[in-house]
Amino acid sequence: MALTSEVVSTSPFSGQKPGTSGLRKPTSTFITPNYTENFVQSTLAAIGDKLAGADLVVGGDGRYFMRQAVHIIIQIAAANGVRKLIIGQNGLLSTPAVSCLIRKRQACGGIILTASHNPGGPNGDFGIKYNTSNGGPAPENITNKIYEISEKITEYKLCRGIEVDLGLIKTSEFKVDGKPFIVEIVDCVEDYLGLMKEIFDFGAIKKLLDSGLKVVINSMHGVMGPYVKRTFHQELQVPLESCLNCDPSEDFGGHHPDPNLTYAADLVELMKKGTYGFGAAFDGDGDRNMLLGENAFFVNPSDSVAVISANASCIPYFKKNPVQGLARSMPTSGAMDRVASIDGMTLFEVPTGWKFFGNLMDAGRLSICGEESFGTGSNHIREKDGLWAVLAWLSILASRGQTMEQVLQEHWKKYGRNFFTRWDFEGVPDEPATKWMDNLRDMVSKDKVKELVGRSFTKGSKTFTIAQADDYRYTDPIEHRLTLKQGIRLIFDDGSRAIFRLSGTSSSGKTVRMYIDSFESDQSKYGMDSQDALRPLVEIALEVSQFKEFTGIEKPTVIT
Ligand code: G16
Repeated sequence: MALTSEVVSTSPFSGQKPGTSGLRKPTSTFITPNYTENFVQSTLAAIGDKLAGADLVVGGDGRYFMRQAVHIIIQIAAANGVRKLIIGQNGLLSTPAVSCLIRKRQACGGIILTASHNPGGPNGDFGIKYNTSNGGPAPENITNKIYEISEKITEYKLCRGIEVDLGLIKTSEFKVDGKPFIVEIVDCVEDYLGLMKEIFDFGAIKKLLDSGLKVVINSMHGVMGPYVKRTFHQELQVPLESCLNCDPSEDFGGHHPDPNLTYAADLVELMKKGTYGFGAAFDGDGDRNMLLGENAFFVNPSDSVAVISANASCIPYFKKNPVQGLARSMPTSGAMDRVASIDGMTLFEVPTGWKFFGNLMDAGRLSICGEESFGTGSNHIREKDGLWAVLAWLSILASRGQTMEQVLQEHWKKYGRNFFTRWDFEGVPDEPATKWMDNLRDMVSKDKVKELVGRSFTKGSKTFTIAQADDYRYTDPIEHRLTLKQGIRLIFDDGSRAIFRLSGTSSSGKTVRMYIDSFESDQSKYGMDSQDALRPLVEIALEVSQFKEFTGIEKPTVIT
């Protein structure tokens, strides 16, 4: 079909600045006429010369407005000289599946339509994220370029005549302005599942499940439904009734698709009944995971990635691709550091944001990485991968013949235990949150930091002295790019840390995050509840940061 594109006049919207992971705003903002068009055009313009004749992967988590956004991308991409779009059926693709497809098809990049774990629907959030040709989230030099273009945009190009049925797996060819334009609708699971089968021994996992381990997987009405049904029900013969909430819904069934102890509390309650020995939940776009053992034994994400690192030999992929290095985000607990130091591996610490792992992986220096924010992954793709984490754990259980709790107990015995907690204060009004952060920055500034360092706090029988305080900065070891202002750190004389950040993924108001990490080598304390173990440090962190004084808020919304 021969079609012509047109140029539409527009004017810039302020604030189209991608955060920790893409642009996330209320859905009502994205629906504003020209808002999505402007951002998509700015993203394509930022790709520059590489765009002409390029292939792009497009998909999202099924939330409200996703289908319309896919149609907008089709029309704008066609008019901007893109050669081909590879789109998941019905517009659905998990974030890890987009990364997998970009790499497999050697695409120029991909556009992911998701606000991840943020609620969806007309009153929820929407998001758009650009991933580059390595399959990973665009680094800051590219997201800054997108932002700069969006601030000056005066027009976008569009080809209105293109009609594509997203529901049909089929390839359609068009001629736009005399050039070929192809839209390929693909099965959203197939390529990704193929990759999982190359990485893991599905036979060994099936044997474990056949031997009596009962698993329950909660897709939280996000994109993971089809992936869970195909992987667990069809391949591993897990009963369908153990695959929960597998129907992707535009508002995630009215829930918050965030797999943590608060928003996936129903899974926690179910696991407490003792019927299941393994439970997992994913977020809206399938890159985050929460793991629970028998009787709702919670595996902290910082521990999870440390255990996977220490047991990489249980996963066939790492036999073929030996582990080159480990990495964690700065606020993630030091559990992985113990594995790196005892097992003789290199460890990298990077700022929060999966994009910081990509360079290290591309340079062949990093194999396994993770974040406290329920993100776990490896160099098989360039995104965190919830289903990969679940299969990694099942491989470990199959190989070790132990329960999750037993694996953790043995791990702590060998490496020691890092107690970790994150307190989230969601919906803090902009002004007090910003003032609070500015004050913290001032407290750790060159002139003032002397007043902090050396201050001691006694809580019960323990005394903690601040040994270092700063605003975390990072120099990428590959490209030597400097990233500033990544979180205020108080580091105590025993190595314990208290960290404060403003989230880069909230769409309105501010989400304040406080992280506490403390190493314990006394085996008699390994069984303690982390909130009990960390209470003194939590109190000190709240006191030093003066959070309540600045915001008037006493209680967190989510505790992990
Ligand atoms: C994104 C990033 C993660 C980050 C998380 C939380 O995850 O990819 O690297 O840890 O946000 O970031 P923040 O603390 O700034 O809210 P997702 O799953 O939301 O895409």
